Amino acid sequence: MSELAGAGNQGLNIVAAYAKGRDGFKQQSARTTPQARRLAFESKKPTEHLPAARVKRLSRSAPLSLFIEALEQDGCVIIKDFTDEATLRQADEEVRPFLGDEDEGAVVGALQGKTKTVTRLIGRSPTVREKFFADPIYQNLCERFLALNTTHWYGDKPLTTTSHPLLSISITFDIPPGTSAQGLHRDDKNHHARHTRVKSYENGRDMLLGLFVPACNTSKANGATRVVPGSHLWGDDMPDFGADGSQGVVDAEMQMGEAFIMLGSLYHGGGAYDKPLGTAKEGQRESRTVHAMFSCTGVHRQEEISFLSYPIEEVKTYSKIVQERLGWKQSEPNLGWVDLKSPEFLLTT
Ligand SMILES: O=C(O)CCC(=O)C(=O)O
Ligand SMILES: [Fe+2]
Repeated sequence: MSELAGAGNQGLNIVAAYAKGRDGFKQQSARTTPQARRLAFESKKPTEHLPAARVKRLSRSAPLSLFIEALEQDGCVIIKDFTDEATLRQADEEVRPFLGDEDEGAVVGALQGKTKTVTRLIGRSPTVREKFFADPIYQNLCERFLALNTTHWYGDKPLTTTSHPLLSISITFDIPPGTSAQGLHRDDKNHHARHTRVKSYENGRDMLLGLFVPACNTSKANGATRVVPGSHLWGDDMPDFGADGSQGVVDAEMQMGEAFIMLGSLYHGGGAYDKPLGTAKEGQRESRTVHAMFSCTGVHRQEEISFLSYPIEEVKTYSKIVQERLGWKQSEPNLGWVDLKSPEFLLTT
């Protein structure tokens, strides 16, 4: 983030990152120059593999500080009791009708044509929207990692404003048998994010935070997402996953009811669905289905244009946190207004 903030500015940038820890909110500053951005491209230091060979699992009742610690250390964390089977069934009923029967899926980004998808998930599934995306743990973590709190000057008068996160994309990934593994990648590639290699996490480093809610048990055999804990601290040089491509790579296997949260800079990719057809227990689906949502910083462009995807009459029925995350509240001090007014007034008429 700090590199991006410095990109269009010849002078010294003071990027204030929003930091909420055990002791409440505090402000931290990072100084970046255009040179720091160039260093991100030129970094040739070897990739360092951290020992974390698994993804930490925490219960909902754990303090938020433990989730923050896990994301800072590993770049990812699993919530053990995120939801329950009845809620997943409800979401499934809402999403499944949109999972087309067509053989060819999208070829875009890391998608290679086999994976079936459901876009516009926020509008299509009230359960995904209000039970998963609006989940307070996920939203508090979005606020902690993505909110920007910056002091700027009007002459000699300082003004500190906060820009809150936005939904970037909401999508279901449904992997049928025979799908091969995705190349390990960072999702913040979409925003051309640049990363300097660091030993420990720096506030304001990420501009995306993802939530993955599996609709079925996921395992190595059915293509559980492959993740590389600690890789959020790496630079932009070619990643080294060892001779067989699996060094440092962990299968984020989950039971139904669990959910996975990761920073946008973490290397990951959908796994291969190797299990032969016909091996699923009766009544169980023969595909691996995961609902994924990503939030971005409030000053970045969303991946899915929410204003064209979700009609205003529908948005009026959404909860306040979802309306705000779709961009129906301006980013302070003044981004995203209508007639110079924060747009939520349009939702009350
Ligand atoms: O399906 C998955 O597990 C991850 C998909 C993914 O990372 C992507 O399409 O960018
Ligand atoms: Fe991805």
